[in-house]
Amino acid sequence: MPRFKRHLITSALPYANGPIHIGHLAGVYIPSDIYTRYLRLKGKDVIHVCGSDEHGVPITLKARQEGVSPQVIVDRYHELNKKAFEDFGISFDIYSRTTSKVHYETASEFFRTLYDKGVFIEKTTEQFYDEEAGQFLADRYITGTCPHCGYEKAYGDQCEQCGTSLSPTELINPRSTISGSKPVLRKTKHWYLPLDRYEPFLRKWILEDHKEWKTNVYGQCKSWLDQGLQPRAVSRDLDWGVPVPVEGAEGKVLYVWFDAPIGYISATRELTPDWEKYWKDPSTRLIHFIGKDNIVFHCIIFPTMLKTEGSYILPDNVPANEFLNLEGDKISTSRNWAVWLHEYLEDFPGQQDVLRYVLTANMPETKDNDFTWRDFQARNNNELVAILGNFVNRALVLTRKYFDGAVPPRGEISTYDREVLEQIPLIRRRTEHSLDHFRFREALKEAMALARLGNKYLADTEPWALVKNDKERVGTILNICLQITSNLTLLLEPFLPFSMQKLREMVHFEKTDWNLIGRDDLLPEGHQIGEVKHLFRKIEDEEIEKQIARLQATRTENEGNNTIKLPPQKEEEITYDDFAKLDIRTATIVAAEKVPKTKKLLKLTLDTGIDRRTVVSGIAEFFSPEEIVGKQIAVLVNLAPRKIRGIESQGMILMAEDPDGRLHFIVPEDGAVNGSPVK
Ligand code: B3M
Ligand code: ZN
Repeated sequence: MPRFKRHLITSALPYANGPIHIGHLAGVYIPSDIYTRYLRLKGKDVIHVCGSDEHGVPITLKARQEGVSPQVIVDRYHELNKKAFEDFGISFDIYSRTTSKVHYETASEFFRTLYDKGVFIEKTTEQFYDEEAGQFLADRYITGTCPHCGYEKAYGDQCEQCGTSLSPTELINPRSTISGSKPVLRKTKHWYLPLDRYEPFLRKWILEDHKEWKTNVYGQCKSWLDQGLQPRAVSRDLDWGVPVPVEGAEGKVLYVWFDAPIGYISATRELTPDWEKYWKDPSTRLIHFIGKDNIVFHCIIFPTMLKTEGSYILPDNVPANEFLNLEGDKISTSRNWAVWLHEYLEDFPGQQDVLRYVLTANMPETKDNDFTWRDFQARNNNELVAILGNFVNRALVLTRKYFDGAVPPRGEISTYDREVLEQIPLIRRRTEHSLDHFRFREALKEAMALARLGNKYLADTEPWALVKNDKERVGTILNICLQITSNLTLLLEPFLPFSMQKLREMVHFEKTDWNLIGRDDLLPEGHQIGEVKHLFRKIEDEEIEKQIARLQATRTENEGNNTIKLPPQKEEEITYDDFAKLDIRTATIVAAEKVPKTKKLLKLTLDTGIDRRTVVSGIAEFFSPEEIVGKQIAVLVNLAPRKIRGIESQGMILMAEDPDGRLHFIVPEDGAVNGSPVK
C-alpha cells in the first residue's frame, strides 16, 4: 500500500505588489505545475493551491509610493497575476487571495487556537517608531546597513544581498523608508511564537526524519537550527492585515508571515468542503513549492504553527529552488530588471511553452542560474524546432502523404525497430525517477530523449528513400514514429502543455493517462490522424536583439551610465574617512569609441598616470568620441571593475550634471600630471 492517498501541492503566494516575472516562474510555479500535472496524469488525487499574498509591508509600501490605498494595489496585481498564471498554463485548482473573508476567518481562528492554548509569549519591547509619520516601523519600513555583508539597503526583516534574516535593531544606521528620518525607540506589546521551545521537535523532524530533502533546503534548516532559534513576533503595529483577534490588540494585525501560509489552508477551504481531508489526514502528502528566501518560513515557522495547533499534518517535502538571474544580473522589480510575463506574451504570442521549456532547462534547482535571450533562442531553434518539432512534423506529414493520414500497419520489425520501441518504457522510468525527486531539468532532458530518439530513428531509416520500392517497410517505420509521437503527447504534457494539446489534436489522440506511456500500440492501424500544424517556429536574431536592446536601455538608465553625478542638493553627511576611501585621480582620455548598438555608451581608454585602462561611460549623447580625445579629466580609479555590455569598465569618470541633465567634465584647471590624486 502506498503511504499516501492524496497530494496537496502549494505554491508560494506571490505578493500582490507587482507583476510576475520569469524568476517567479522558474523558481516556484513551473516546477509545481509540472509536478501537479504529472500526478494528475498518473490519476492521483491531487490539488494545487495558490493565491495572492495581500498583506504585509510590501503591499503598504507600494500603496504609499503610489498614493493609493493598499486595496487598490492588491486588486490590480491580483487580477494581473491570476491572468498571467492562467496564460502560462500554471494549472492551480484555485488561485485565491488573503483578503478573502474565508481567509480572515481561518487566520483569526488559527491565531485564537494557539492563543487559547497558551502557545504565545506576550512581550512589551522597544521598537523603531517614525515620529514624523507617526507609526511603528516594521520589517521593510526600515532600511539600513546589513551587519553581515555591509549592504546599505538591507530591510528590517532581511538583507536581500546576503539573504540573512534580520531584526530591525540589528541594522546599522537605520532609516525610516517612509520619511527618511532616523527612527526612535518606543514601547509596544506583541505576541511571540517561542520557536526555541520546539527546537528538539524540529531537529528530529527535519534533520533525522527528512534527510531526503534537497540539500539546499536541508542545509539552510540545519544552519538555522544550529544557530539556535529565537521567539518570533507574530503581530505587527500596522493598519493593514488581519486584526489580532484578542482584546487589547487595537491597531495590531497578524504578521504577514503568520497569516500568509494559513492562506494555503483558506484557499483549500474555498476550493472544497472536503478541505479537512487534505489538511488533517496523515495519508495526505503535503508539498510546498517555494523560493529559497522562504525556506525558514515553510520549514520551521509554519510547521511549528501547524504542530502547536495540533490537528494539521506537516509538509512531507519543501522543494525550494534557488534564484534565477537575468543576463548575469539579479532580477529586480525596482530596477525593472526582469522579463515580465505579460510583456513576453506581447512579443511572443502563443509561445508560452518555449518559455516554460527554457526555464525548466535552466531551472535554478541546486544553485542560482542565468536566463539569457541567446540561450532562449538556441534552445528554441536547436531543440524545440530542430528535434521535437522536426520529428513530429515529418512523421505526420509523411503519414498523410504516403498513407492518406491513416496509421499504416506495422509489418515485420527489425532488431533496430525493437530496440527503439524498448527504449520508450525505459525513458518513461527515467523521467519518472527524476520527477519523483523534484529534478525537473533532468526530467525534461530524459523526456526529450524520446523526441531525440524518434528524430534519429527517422533520420536513420530514411522512409522517404524507401517509399518507391518498399512501401510496406515505410508503413512499419511510420507506425513506429506515430507510436513515439503519441507517447510524446503524454510524456511531455507536464512540461509543454499547450504544444501537447495541439499535438493531441493533430494525431487525434485524446487520452491523458501517464500509465499508457511505454506502449507501442497507442494508435491502432487505420487510425486517422488530423491536420498537421507546426508546433514551434524558429526565433530570428532580430527578435532576440530587440529584447537585448530593451534590457540594455534599462541597464543604461539604471546605472550603465557609469558616471558620478554630483547631486543637486546636499546629501547625507559622511566622514573624512569615507571620502578618503575614494581614489580619484587626473587622467587623459587617449582613445574613445562608441559602444556598438548603444545610444549612451562610450568606451574610453585612459592614461591614469598609473596605468592605461578602459572605462565605459554613459556620455555619448553629449560628446562625440573625436572631441574628447586628448581631454584631461578626473576619474575614480578604485571602483570595483564591472562588465558593461561585455566590456570591463575599470573606473568612473566624474561629471557634473546641471539641472537640465547636461553633463560637464570635471577638468583640472591648468593641467596636472596624470595620476595626481584629487583631494
Ligand atoms: N509572499 C514572499 C514571496 O513572495 C511571500 C510568500 C508567501 S508564501 C506563504 O517571496
Ligand atoms: Zn547582508
